[in-house]
Amino acid sequence: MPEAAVHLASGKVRELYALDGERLLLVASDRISTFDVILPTEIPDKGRVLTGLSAFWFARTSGIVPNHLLALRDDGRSLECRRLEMLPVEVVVRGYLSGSGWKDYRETGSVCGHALPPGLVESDRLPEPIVTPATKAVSGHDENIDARAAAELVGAERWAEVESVALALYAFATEHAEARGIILADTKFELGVDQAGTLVLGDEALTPDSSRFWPADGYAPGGPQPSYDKQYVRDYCESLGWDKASPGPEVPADVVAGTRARYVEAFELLTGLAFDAYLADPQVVLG
Ligand code: Q0Z
Repeated sequence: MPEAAVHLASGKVRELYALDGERLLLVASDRISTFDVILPTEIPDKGRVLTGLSAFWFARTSGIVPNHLLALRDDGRSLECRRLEMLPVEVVVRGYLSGSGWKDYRETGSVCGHALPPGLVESDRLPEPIVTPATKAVSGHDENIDARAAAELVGAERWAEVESVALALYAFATEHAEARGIILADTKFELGVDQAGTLVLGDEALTPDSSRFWPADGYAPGGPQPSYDKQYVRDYCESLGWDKASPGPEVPADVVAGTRARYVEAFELLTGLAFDAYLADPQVVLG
């Protein structure tokens, strides 16, 4: 770890350090969580896949919205970032009905104030993508809110800008992904504001940890879809009859290898680059 880096925060699978007054270091580990529990077994290079994908998207979306990326380190798992004033709202864009969106729709017919047509089934494509804000609740779980509540948290004008940027990012990424056989069902953005008051995309972007990626091949609405990356791990954990309480089970080598292969496959499909080329020189994703 860099000499002067001061540890600021731990996420489930990432660490955040301060480099100086203006710069942060985001380090992605190889830890994996499933059913909200971190497993004792790591997936080799998972942090590199996620970091490489984030950097890939940051490099290609800076014309939509500026982002916090300053440098991708040669370890392939660390991003030097501009320190922002983060907005107190998570910005989820959904093009498909899944997760808490499906749950809210089933219970109320709406998601975050968006009234949806009747008769939709789980994993259905929505008539158009929707922005569904959430706040970090004390439980650690996000709590969905509507646009009016989001506008109260960040200001109406800023919220309008956030919605428009989030929809543009989703449209760009979903078109890119679907052309490569991957459905981007939904994705979570975290945005902040820089010293000049400019809206800036922060955190990680459009990775399998912040998004639902589904293989387009075999997409079948009417139930949950297999996750592009975590399905082997989930299926293995389910097969044990694990009660989903911490600690989670150790995962055997074949499940680790299969899971790593799926992360690497997602990286290669989305970036069009060999993952080995990324390992040899991470800067290739910025091209
Ligand atoms: C991101 C998080 C992680 C724990 C704060 N550019 C930024 N400026 C200010 N704050 C953040 C960022 Cl990215 C920021 N998090 C999330 C990441 C570990 C928490 F790696 N928290």
